[in-house]
Amino acid sequence: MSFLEKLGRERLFFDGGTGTLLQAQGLKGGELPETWNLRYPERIQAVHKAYLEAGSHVICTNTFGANALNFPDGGEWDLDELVRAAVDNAKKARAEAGRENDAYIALDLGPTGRLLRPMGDLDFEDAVALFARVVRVGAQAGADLVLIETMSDGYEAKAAVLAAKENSDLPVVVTTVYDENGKMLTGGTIASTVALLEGLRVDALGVNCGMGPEQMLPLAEELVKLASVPVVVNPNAGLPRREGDKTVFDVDPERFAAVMERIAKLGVWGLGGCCGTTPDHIRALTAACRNIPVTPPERKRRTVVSSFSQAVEIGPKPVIIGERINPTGKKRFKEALRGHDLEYILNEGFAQEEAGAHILDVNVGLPEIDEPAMLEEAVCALQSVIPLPLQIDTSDTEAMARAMRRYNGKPMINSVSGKAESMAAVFPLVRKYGGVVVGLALDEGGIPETAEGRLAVARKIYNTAAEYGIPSEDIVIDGLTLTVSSEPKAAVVTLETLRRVRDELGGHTILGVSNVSFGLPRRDIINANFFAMALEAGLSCAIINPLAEGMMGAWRSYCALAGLDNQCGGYIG
Ligand code: HCS
Repeated sequence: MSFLEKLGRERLFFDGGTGTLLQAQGLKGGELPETWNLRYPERIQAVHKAYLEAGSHVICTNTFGANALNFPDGGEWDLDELVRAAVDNAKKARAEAGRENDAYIALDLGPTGRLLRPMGDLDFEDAVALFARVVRVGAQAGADLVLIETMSDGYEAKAAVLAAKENSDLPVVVTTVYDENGKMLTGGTIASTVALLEGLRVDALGVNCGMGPEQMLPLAEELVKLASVPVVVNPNAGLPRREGDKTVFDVDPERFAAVMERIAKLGVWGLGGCCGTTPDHIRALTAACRNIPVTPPERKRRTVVSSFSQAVEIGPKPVIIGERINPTGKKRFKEALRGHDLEYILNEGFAQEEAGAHILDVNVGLPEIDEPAMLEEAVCALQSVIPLPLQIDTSDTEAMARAMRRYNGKPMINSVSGKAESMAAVFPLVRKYGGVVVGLALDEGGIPETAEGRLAVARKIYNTAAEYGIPSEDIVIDGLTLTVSSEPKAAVVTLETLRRVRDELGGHTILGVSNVSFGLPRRDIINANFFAMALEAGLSCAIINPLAEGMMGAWRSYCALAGLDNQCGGYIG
């Protein structure tokens, strides 16, 4: 059976520490462990064999730091040769252990050691290229999966996942490092990381390194609660401690296994170890957990978007999407775009964040500018200073693709329609980069006049998305707000569409609320009232101006009155 056939169904044990074992065998500080793939292949093979004999099913190649930053071209060591040797060593050990049928070789990718922009100076695409090279060589040499591990920055993990998927067909598992509060070095949380990685369609995800099994227990619990893919937990043998010039780990194999047993019973699927763990730890672990039944992960059906540090869940509380980063009808904004005034855009972002928006829509479409370049730039600038998730709003597929690639999280995408051409352009991007996509209830036949017609388009969008492997929870249906002054039934049809998407399709909805009032006086009054009616009809996401007090007042009132605001705390402020 292949790794994927066992994924989430049969318990697989991962191996334990590599670097710390090699140090115990004489690897010196400053010496790169990957050089041992060629210098001492028999020692590396012995490490793999020891883990296989202890019961591991997944052995990781000795390639944690194998990248062109550590092994530059023209240097003493040939990177490709080191990677090939690493995979060969694992293959030989597996053959010698007679485990060709039930043991899998994970091409191990650790962090580059450099921070990506804007925190550091490594360009995102350069990070992708560093990982891509190792993936190409490792996949060709015969690895069975890619294990991206010890990532303390979600953005770097994204670069590695893209590299793995663009350069191989191998399954991808990602484990990241958190502190005891469940925070990553660059600010990510478990919820934001799960959203990001599931959006990128990884096969399993989890946590490794940084701490021991006790400290990981609550994190494992949260991972199982949030993730729809199998969870992997590879702790250290306790918290690292300095003893003279040595790093030591205090958790012995029995204690390690006892806590791992509790972790397995939470529903964690993949179990192994990281720094300080040895074949003895893995032997104790496999003995303790071998007979614990595997609980296949449940699809959580949560609709979530994320930034580098925040996850925003859509429903049950409706979310506010700030609409102000959009040049439509705004002379000053258009001038800013033509003049390449990014500060103007950032200030619009700050103001909406301050006013309470949960997500920011970003639309920079103007016929006379290079929209793909501008959108990518605006998204990169906004995400480097504002922690809110972004809604990438464009009808230009190239602009959408470039912004999605660079986005540091799981974005909201505005939009796809029920037109075949639109779905064929947008769904592959959502499949690849992840996202919650706004599905406009219109198609080649135009905007259906009835709610029934709009529901039919919504169904078509859900069904076509499913063909691309995009789950229904990653779609929100735009019921379409038309102008009530020119079409008396406009609001009624929209409200009926919202109710029926909620009640008949179990879906989420979105509206650009203020469109309802074009051409009318005192638009603020009718907008706020329509907004309250839409919320009562089930509206999940509102694209509004969060600086409009009447709109935010309607939202706060609704949350308080609908029992979504504990003790009216949000309303009182
Ligand atoms: N698998 C690597 C992880 C280091 S954090 C090792 O050396 O054990």
